[in-house]
Amino acid sequence: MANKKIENGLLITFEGPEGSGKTTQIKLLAEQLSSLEYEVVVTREPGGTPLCEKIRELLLKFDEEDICDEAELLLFGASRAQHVRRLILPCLKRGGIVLCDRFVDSTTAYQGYARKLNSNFIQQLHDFSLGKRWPDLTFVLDIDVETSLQRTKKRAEGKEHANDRFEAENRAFHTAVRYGFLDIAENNPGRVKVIDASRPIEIIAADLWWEVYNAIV
Ligand code: Z5A
Repeated sequence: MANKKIENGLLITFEGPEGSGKTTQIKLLAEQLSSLEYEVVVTREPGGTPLCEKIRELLLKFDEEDICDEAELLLFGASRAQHVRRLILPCLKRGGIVLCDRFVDSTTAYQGYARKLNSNFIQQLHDFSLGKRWPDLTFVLDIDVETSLQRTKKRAEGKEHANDRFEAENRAFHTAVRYGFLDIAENNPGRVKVIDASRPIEIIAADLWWEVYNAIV
């Protein structure tokens, strides 16, 4: 039963290279918060509502024509506008906690730092799609590109998850993404915490719990 409420809710986002352990850590944190009787909504981007899941399919798997970078950026923005208004804000208004697997900083890192689209426009798109509600806390789970690729390769063996449009990008792209996230953290020290995600799962979970606990007490 979700009895405890947080005034204005809490939006926590998880960012970082693929395979950095976002999904794994969100699951552990959600269990811990739920056991303390908070309402917890676990969601992801792109995705999270029926419309956003359709957009996700397009963004990750569409192969009938080449998606230009500008259209890709706008699709992420469209998905986020819907996700924020239909799923995230309602939970926050109820005093709940939203744990979101990727969010606005992924757009800055992937479409900005790696695809090199105009950073001023991306910032305006963030303001438009988010309204006024930025994340309260963001974790960048940081791992090097080699470890990231090894983990996703291992996980993909024999599974349909393999080779979406982003996983198929080259090392230079993934390196730009990683340093993009680190730069975002440096520029937003109050909101964004960098977590060394090369360590064992339980050690990372303990670090995250310490940060979240301080945010809710
Ligand atoms: N994208 C974008 O371009 N712009 C945007 O605005 C947004 C997204 C929002 C969505 O991919 C793609 O969309 C993403 C960027 C782009 N593509 N890329 N690259 P996705 O949602 O399908 O996948 P992902 O976000 O990249 O996450 P992931 O690959 O599913 O990884 P993860 O969630 O961070 O990791 P995990 O699933 O928890 O763990 C991966 C494996 O590593 C698994 O086998 C675990 O058991 C293992 N693992 C986890 N932690 C550890 C530790 N600590 N040690 C050892 N092994 C571990």
